[in-house]
Parts: sequence; C-alpha cells; structure tokens
Amino acid sequence: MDKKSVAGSGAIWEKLITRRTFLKGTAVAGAAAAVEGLLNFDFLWHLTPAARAGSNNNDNKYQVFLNVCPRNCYDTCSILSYVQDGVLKKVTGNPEQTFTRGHLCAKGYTYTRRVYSPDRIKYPMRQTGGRGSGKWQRINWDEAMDVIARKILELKKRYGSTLPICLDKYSGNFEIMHYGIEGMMSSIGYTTRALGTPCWPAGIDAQTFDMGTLYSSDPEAMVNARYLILWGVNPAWTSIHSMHFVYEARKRGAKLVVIDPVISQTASKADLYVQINPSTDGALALGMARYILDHNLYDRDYLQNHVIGWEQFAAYLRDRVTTGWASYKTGVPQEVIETLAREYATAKPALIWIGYGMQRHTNGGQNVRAIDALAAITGNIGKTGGGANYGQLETWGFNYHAMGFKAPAGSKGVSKPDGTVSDRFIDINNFGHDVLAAKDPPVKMLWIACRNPLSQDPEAGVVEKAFRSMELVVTVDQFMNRSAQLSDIVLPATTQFEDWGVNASYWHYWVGINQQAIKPLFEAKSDVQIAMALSRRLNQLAPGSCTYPVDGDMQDWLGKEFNAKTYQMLGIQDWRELLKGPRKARLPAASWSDGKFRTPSGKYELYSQEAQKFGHNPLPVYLDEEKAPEKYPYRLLTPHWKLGLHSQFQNLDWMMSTNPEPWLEIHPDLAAAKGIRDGDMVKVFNDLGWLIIKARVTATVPPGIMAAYEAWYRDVDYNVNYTVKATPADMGTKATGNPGIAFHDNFIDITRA
Ligand SMILES: Nc1nc2c(c(=O)[nH]1)N[C@H]1C(S)=C(S)[C@@H](COP(=O)(O)OP(=O)(O)OC[C@H]3O[C@@H](n4cnc5c(=O)[nH]c(N)nc54)[C@H](O)[C@@H]3O)O[C@H]1N2
Ligand SMILES: Nc1nc2c(c(=O)[nH]1)N[C@H]1C(S)=C(S)[C@@H](COP(=O)(O)OP(=O)(O)OC[C@H]3O[C@@H](n4cnc5c(=O)[nH]c(N)nc54)[C@H](O)[C@@H]3O)O[C@H]1N2
Ligand SMILES: [Mo]
Repeated sequence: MDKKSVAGSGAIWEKLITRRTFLKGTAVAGAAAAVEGLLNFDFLWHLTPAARAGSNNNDNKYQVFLNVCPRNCYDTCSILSYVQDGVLKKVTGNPEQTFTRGHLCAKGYTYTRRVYSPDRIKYPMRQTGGRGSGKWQRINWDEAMDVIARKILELKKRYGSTLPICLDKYSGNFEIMHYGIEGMMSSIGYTTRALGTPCWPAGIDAQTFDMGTLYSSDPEAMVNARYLILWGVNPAWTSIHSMHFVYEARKRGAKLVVIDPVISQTASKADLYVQINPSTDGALALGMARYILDHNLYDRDYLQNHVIGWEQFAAYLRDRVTTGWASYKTGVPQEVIETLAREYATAKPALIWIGYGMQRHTNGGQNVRAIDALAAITGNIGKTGGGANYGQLETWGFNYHAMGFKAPAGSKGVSKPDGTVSDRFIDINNFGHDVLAAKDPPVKMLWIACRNPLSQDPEAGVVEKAFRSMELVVTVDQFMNRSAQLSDIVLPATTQFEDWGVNASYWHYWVGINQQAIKPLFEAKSDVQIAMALSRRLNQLAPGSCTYPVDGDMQDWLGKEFNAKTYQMLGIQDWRELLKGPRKARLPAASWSDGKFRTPSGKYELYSQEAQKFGHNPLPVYLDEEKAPEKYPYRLLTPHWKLGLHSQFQNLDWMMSTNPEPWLEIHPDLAAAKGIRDGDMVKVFNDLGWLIIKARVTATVPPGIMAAYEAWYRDVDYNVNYTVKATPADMGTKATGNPGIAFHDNFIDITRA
C-alpha cells in the first residue's frame, strides 16, 4: 500500500486499483496532456511569484479593482485586486470593509495561484473514451453547445418534456448572477432539480419556527457581549475574521465558552471548553433551561411581552428535564452545566453563536430550537451583544433577474393539484439515489455547476453510479475534480476576477460589487454567458426552444439585480456607487430589536404550531441522539477544514506544499487498543465504503470519536463521503424544501491498513 490516502465505496479492494489508475494514471494526466502545449503557460506562471513578493510601497504601479470572495463562507471577504499589464499580481483584504478589516484568510491569499493554476480547465473538452477514461479532447465552444443542445432537444422529443434533464447546482460560487444557472434550466422547460441544501437547513427551520426566519445580529456587534458561547462552530478555521470580534469581546471582559466534542482551534481559545457528546446539545440546553427556571433566572418581562408557550415549555422542563439527566446525556459534569446556566443567565448581554456543524445530526433542528430557547427565556434576543446568531438573509433582497426566465409556452412538467405545472424536485441530500430512482421519465442528462457532488454528497458511491447511468453529463467548473472526471463534457468557468457580480454574506451585513479585474483566462466563460451560448444554439436548432437571452452586457445585467429596497438598505441611489467601495446594510445592530417576530403570532414561539404542522413537537424537546450500532462502534466526524473550502483551494500548489495529504484524528486510548501508532495508515470503513488514511494520534478528539476533515486533494484519492450515509436531519423541509443531512451521525470501524 503506498502512503497516499485512498477511498472507495463497497468493500471491493479491486475497485481501489481501478480508481487509482483512473485518477492518477489517466484522468489527470490525460486532461493535462489535452491542454498542455496548447498555450505556453510559462508567461503567467513566472509572474505570480512576483505577485507574492509584491510590496505595498509600489501600489501605484497597479490598477486596483474591487472584488468579493464568492465562496460559501461566513466571511465573504472584500478583496482589493492589484493588476499590472492585465495580470492579477496580488490580492489583499479591503481595509474599508469593517468586517474583512484589510485581511484575507489563508485561502484568499492563494487566489493568484488559483487564477493562474496550470490545472485550470482551460477549454471546453469532451471525454471520448467514456466517463472516467481520462481521454479528453479539446473542442470549441460551438461544438460543445451543439452536442448539448442536440441532446436536450432529442431528450425532449423522446420523452415529451425536458424533465429527463437534471440540474445540480449549489455553492461553488454564491455570486447573485450565478442564479442564472437555474434561470437557464427554467428557460428550456420544466426540468428535474436537486432541491434543498446540504449545509444549514435544520437550523434554518428551527429558527423559522422560533422567530419566523433566520435573522442574526451584525457579527461586528459581538464585541458588546458580556458572555459569548460558540456552540458547535469553529470560526478559528471557518470564519477567521469573526475571531477579531470574539477576541475584542473577551478583551472587554466577556467570558468565552466553546462547546464542541472536538478540542478545535476555537476551543483552544476558550475560557471554558465544554466537551459534549455529539448530538446531545439539546439536552445541555434544556438542562440549562431547567436550572434557569428553578432559580428564577428567566426574564419575566420579556417572556410576558414577546414570547408565547412559556407555560408549556416550563411544564415540559419540570416534567422531563433535570441537570442530572442532561449530564448523563451530554457527558458534561452537572456542576459545569449549572455554572454555565447561572453565568449565561446572569451576564447581560449574553450571546450564543450556533454553528452549522452542530445541526448536522438527526436531531439537529430540535437542538437548535432548545438553544434558541435559552436566548428567549433570558431576554437576550433583540439586545445588542446578545441573541442566538445563526445566519441571516436580510441583505439578499436582490431581483434575481438572471434567474427569472420562464419555460417556453406549452412546456410539460409536473402537474400539481392546484392546476399549476412545476419542475420535478429531488432531494439534494440523497442525490445519487433520487436520480437513479426517477421514473416517468428517467433522468438522462445532468448539468453540474458550482457543485462537486462526487466529493460533497453522502453515499458518494451511489452518486458515481448515477453519473455512470447518464446519457450526457455536463460539468462547468474551474478544476478537473472528481465530478468533472466522470463527465462527458467539461466547460471552463471564470473566476470572480474575470467577471462582474455582486455578493452578500449570510453572516455579516456588507454587500459589495465584484469588478471584472482581468480578462477571462483561456476560453473560460461565466455561467451566465454559458447559459446565453446554449440558448443561442438551442434557438438556432429549434427556434423558441429556449427563452434565455442570447446575449447581454454583464454590467447591465448587474444593474438589473438591484431594486429600491436594496438601494435603500445600502444607502445608495445607483449600483455604480458600489464601485467606490462596499456598503454595509443599514439594519439595527441587533436583530429583532423591535420585538416583532415573523412568526404567525408575531411573538417568539416556544410553542410553535407551525413546527407541529411539519410533524415536529411544537415545543423544543429532546429528540434522542443517534447511537453507534454494535458493528460500527465509532463515530466519524467530518467537519470543515482550515486550508480548504469543501473541494476548493486544497488542490492549489501553496496548499499542497503545506499540507499534502489528509489525516484522521484518533484518541491515544483507541489507537492503543487498535494497535495504531501515529503516522500509520488506517482503514476506516462501514457497509457503505471505506477510506485509507494516515492516523494522527491526538487527545483533541474523545476516545470513541474520530475526525477527518472534508476536502478535495488534487492527487490524493480521498473522500470522506464514501462512508457517510444519506441520513436526513429532522428539519429543513419548511424553509428549503428538504431536510438537512446528518453528516456527523456516521458510524465506522477502523483497522490498521
Ligand atoms: N462529509 C461532509 N460532507 C459535506 C459537509 C460536511 O461537513 N461533511 N459539508 C456540506 C456543506 S456545509 C456544504 S455547503 C457542501 C458544499 O458542497 P459544494 O457546493 O458542492 O462545494 P464546493 O466544493 O465549495 O463547490 C463545488 C464546485 O464549484 C466550483 N466552482 C467554483 N466557482 C464556480 C463558478 O463560478 N462556476 C462554476 N460552474 N463552478 C464553480 C468549484 O471549483 C467546486 O468544484 O458540502 C457538504 N458536504
Ligand atoms: N476554512 C473553511 N471555512 C469555511 C468552510 C470550509 O470548508 N473551510 N465552509 C463554509 C461553510 S459552507 C460552512 S457550512 C461553514 C461551517 O462552519 P462551522 O459552522 O464552523 O461548522 P463545521 O466546521 O462543520 O463544524 C463546527 C464544529 O462543530 C462540531 N460539531 C460536530 N457535531 C457537533 C455536535 O453534535 N455538537 C457540537 N456542539 N458540536 C459539534 C465539529 O467538531 C466542529 O468543530 O463554514 C464556512 N467556512
Ligand atoms: Mo455549508
């Protein structure tokens, strides 16, 4: 066994051989061969080290552009891009934007390496030897659009609708005009869509039942907290800019508590670290609530004026919850629970940041409701420096013009009981299975954009099967990742430096324009331009078959995304004012400060009939956590990694040079019991699949729990999702159409490889 990690689905060892050959031997090398020599890359390649050395004293030799990091990340940083002779030389954070404060994260500083990476997909390419063969042939855009358009029209003719065509798009680029990808699909007819999100839906529903929507306070206002609980969130890795505000709060006297089963980098900064059994956060919150109730530490006025359901909730607590029970469930000593409850309820304002990691469980939604309840009963909601922060979409009120195109007249889709027609929706969190299961008509073609399902979806082996069963798979991306390798046609996407756009964050309150700073590299196009090119060809072949515009000026289109409300929120009259710099939305520092909630009652709903309608207990009650089956007694957590963002960044040379291979964190006691030493290769497996990975023996994880971080490494066949089952979380359906996914309820066994 060589020293690199490998992964597979199904316990078939031969598959390993095929997979490795496919990955190392042909696909990557094949792609490289297809594109190398077509353009002398040395020119750009040699310039970027200079960008690295570029000094701030010489800024006047550059043209400076405003950009925004469009990744799915809390921070959505404001970037200043330095361009010389049409080449992006360096990037820095924009000091004007008070959340980014002039800094990027480690990933952001690699953007020059990403834009000019020799691994970028440079031209449309067609895989001629079959999916995964690695035999790629460069084709031109016209040919690519012709093949795709003909396939769409042929499928439409064969099945009488465009439902056999399925879109899977998620979060590779959250820039607003990227919703044009959905628009392109709508404009050809009714199609099959991956609906939902793998990210945060359980928590969204929880906050929606409690408060009417997710609307957290300005994270910059965290500095005002006197007590700050970071609950199942690891901002030292996943929201590095938030740490400034966390530290500032602490400097001003706040106590910092971190609750996580893993001693994360964030946990290492805490005044109090609480190691909790995974998925038992609801029990901890309810135990704290019981203590608060018994010791009269709740806020009577707030409950009376702004909350419904307190009596029922208090009765539930008295009836079913004790701090002793909470201790038994969570593994947290009873005294710690009581101290935490007392301190939290008496330090005002107290703020809880509820992370996305903690809700990726079968009871994640209920756990978030229980934590929200703490903020409500102590009257911390609506207070600057208080609250239960999870995320916000207040600043996302754009027109979504790029998305708003309708199916051609007479298109056939799914008929609904109310007489309307719609797309066919499948679950994004059980994508492979649902694609394979779709009937009448079956799914025959996939369009993948801003998405890497082969790496990010559970049951990656099933997703692979779904890919292999298609007649045509088109992937639009910047890199030849696993999904691209299993496609028939790949199309090169631009980076944010090569495009116009506008970005908001789901965390902070800033909105910024993304200026085109450099010309598109090679033959890359933006997703919207690809939609236009496809429409052009479709309409040539079959006039009227696609309603998407066939051309358009991207700055005009950008203007069409704004409306009176966004202008008012940003304090501008025209979007071009954003070319002077990003703007912060004019919202109160504390959400819900007017006490008007968006629930049916207009109050905070401890008792939610809406929750009941969706099949949940109307109260935030404890739902038992998922326990390890006998056969697979250990839990494998797969949270997010510092130097990558899902399947992005870790493939770049600077990242690979710092961290060339993934690892598994395992506690010394378990390692000893299994005869595993630090640095050994281990096999992690369950009925679904397996991976072979290097062990790091560390007491930062508890004995029965391991951690391996989700990521895509370029030359390493590593995929945590070969062992992750598509188990739904309890909530998510109300706000996002499908439940979230319990990525962290993943049980495995381990041996030395
Ligand atoms: N085991 C496990 N799995 C997880 C998670 C976990 O915690 N554990 N987390 C889940 C979460 S929270 C999320 S949000 C998902 C993320 O899942 P995805 O949204 O699929 O993740 P990314 O890898 O960020 O992006 C997908 C692709 O978009 C491409 N891309 C970037 N910019 C563009 C563009 O402008 N156009 C096009 N067409 N493509 C572009 C990138 O190169 C990348 O290949 O993963 C989920 N998967
Ligand atoms: N560097 C980097 N930044 C990112 C991302 C990335 O991939 N890399 N991804 C972005 C995206 S899409 C997202 S969704 C966010 C996610 O960022 P976070 O909200 O920080 O979520 P995670 O990193 O998935 O998990 C956070 C912590 O939750 C813990 N956890 C798991 N289960 C439980 C539990 O049952 N209880 C408790 N208390 N804790 C638990 C994990 O051990 C982990 O330390 O980050 C965004 N920012
Ligand atoms: Mo996410």
